[in-house]
Amino acid sequence: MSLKISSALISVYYKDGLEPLVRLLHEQNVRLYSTGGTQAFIEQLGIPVTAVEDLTGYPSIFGGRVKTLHPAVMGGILYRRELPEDLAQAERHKIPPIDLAVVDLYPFEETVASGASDDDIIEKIDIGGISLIRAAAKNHKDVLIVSSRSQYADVVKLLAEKNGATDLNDRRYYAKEAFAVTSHYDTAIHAYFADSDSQSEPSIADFKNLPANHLRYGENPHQQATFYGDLDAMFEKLHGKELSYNNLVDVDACVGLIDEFQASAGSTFAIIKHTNACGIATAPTTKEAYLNALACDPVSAFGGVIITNTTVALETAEELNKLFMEILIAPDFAPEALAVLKSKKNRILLKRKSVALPSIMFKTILNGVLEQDKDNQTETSEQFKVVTQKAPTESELQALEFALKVCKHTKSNTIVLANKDQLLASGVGQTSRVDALRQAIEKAGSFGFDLHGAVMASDAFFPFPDCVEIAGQAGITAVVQPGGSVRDQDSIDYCNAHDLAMVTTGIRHFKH
Ligand code: 93A
Repeated sequence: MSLKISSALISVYYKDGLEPLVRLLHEQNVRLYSTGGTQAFIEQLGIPVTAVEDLTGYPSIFGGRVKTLHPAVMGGILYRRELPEDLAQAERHKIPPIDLAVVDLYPFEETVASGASDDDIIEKIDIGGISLIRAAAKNHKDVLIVSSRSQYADVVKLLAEKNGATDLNDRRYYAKEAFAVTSHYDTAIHAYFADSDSQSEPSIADFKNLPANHLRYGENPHQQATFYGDLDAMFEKLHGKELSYNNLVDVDACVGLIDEFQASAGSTFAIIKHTNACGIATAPTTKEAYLNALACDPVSAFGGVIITNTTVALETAEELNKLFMEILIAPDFAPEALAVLKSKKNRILLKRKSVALPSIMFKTILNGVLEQDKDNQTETSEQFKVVTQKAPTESELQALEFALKVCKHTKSNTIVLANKDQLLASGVGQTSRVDALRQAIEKAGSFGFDLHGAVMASDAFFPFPDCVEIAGQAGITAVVQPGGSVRDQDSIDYCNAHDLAMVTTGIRHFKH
C-alpha cells in the first residue's frame, strides 16, 4: 500500500549528507522530530523541527543514554495504523504517528578501531537508535526506516519520485536492510566482548550469526557454500579475484602454520598445497627464505598459497612473480613489491591484520557436530626427553623443533624430514607411517636433497622399529616422536645400535 509520510524522527550521529533529505522532507510538509545534536543541525538549516523532549515531555537524561526510549516515540512508530484498538490507544495517550525514522548509530566499530578506552567504547553502544531501527523495521507495513547514511541518496530519489510516499515493497526492502545494519552492529559488539574476554569462546550458534559470505561454490563446483565470518577483520585484500572455498581452507592452514614461527628469528615463507606445506624455510632475508621454501618442491608449489611473516620487499616480489600462485599473504608489502605482484590480474594479495582467533574448532559428523580445542601446543627442545644414548646436537635440536612445527600442521599419517631451517620433504596423509616416510625420502631425493644429517619428526609414536630403520639407512641422524608405544624400546635399540639420537615429547599431533 502506498503511504504518504506525514512525520519523521531524525536522530543521526554523523550529520554529513543529511541536508538534502531534510530539505526534501520539509518541502513535502513532513513534520520533523529530532534529538539534541540533530535538532541543532536542522535548525541551523533554517528548517523547523520539534525536539524529541517536547514529544515525550521528558528531558534527555543520564548523559543522553535515555533520549528516545519513551512510549511516545516507540509507540508512535509501532502502533498499527489499521487496528482500531491501536488507533484509540494512540489517541488516548496522545501519541502522534512517526512514519519515517532516520537513524545513524553511534560509531561503535570506529571507536573500537581508534583504540579508545573500554568506558568510551561501552558508551558507544547505541541503545535508543538501535531500538528506533528495530521498531520501524518491525512496523514496516506503516513506517519507513532509513538505517544508514549510505541510503540517504536513494531515499531522496525515491521520495522525490513518489512525492513523499512509499509502497510496501520499498518499506520491506529498507526493513531488510535495517536488520542487516542491526545484526552487523550487534555482531561487532559481541566480537568486542569476545575478544576482550578470551575465556568466552564462540559457540557454533555464534558462528552462524557472523556475516554470511556466499561463495561461488564449495569444494567442488556442484557444491554450494557459505563462509560465516568477517574476512575484512583478518585481511586487507589488496588485489585479485574472490577467495574460493578451497582458497579459504588453504589460507586457514597457512595462518596456523606461519604462526608457529616468530619473525624475530628470521623471515619464514611457507607454500601450502591442499592444506599441507610443500615448502617452508626460515632465513635471514625474505628472498632466501622464499627461494629455500620453493626449492623444497617446486613442482607442487605451482598454484600454491604462500604466506610469510615478514614484509615482502621488491627483490622477493620479483622472485615470487615468476611463480604461478593463487594467494600471497604477508604482514605488509613494500609499495614497489606490490606493483610487481599486481601484474597478474587474478593473483590474490592479502595483508594480514592482527586479530585473535577462536581456539576451538567444529566439524559436522553423522547427525551432530564435533567440537574440540585447536591443537595449540608446540613443544620446544626444553621439553624433549632424550631416550637414546646419543643426545641430539644443538643444530639437530633446532632442526627437530622446526620439523615438529611443520609436522603438527601436516595431515596424518605424516613424517617430516628437515634441517634446522628448511623442510626437505614430507609424507602426507598416508594410511601408514612407513608409507609416509618412504614418500618423504623419495621426494627429498627427487629434488636433490642429501638426507645425511637431516632429522625426522613423526606425528605419532612408532608401533614398530621399521621407521627408524628406514630413516637410519637414509642418513637421518635425529628423530622426534611422542613415544608411548609398547614397542618404543625396539626403536630406541635400533637408534642406539646405529648412532641415531631420539627424543620423545609425550604429545601426539594427529591432524585428520
Ligand atoms: O544513548 S542512546 O542509546 N539513547 C537513546 O535514547 C538514543 N536515541 C537516539 N542513543 C540514542 N540515539 C542515538 O543518538 C542515535 O542512534 C544517534 O546516533 C545519536 C544522535 O544524537 P544527536 O542527535 O544528539 O546527535
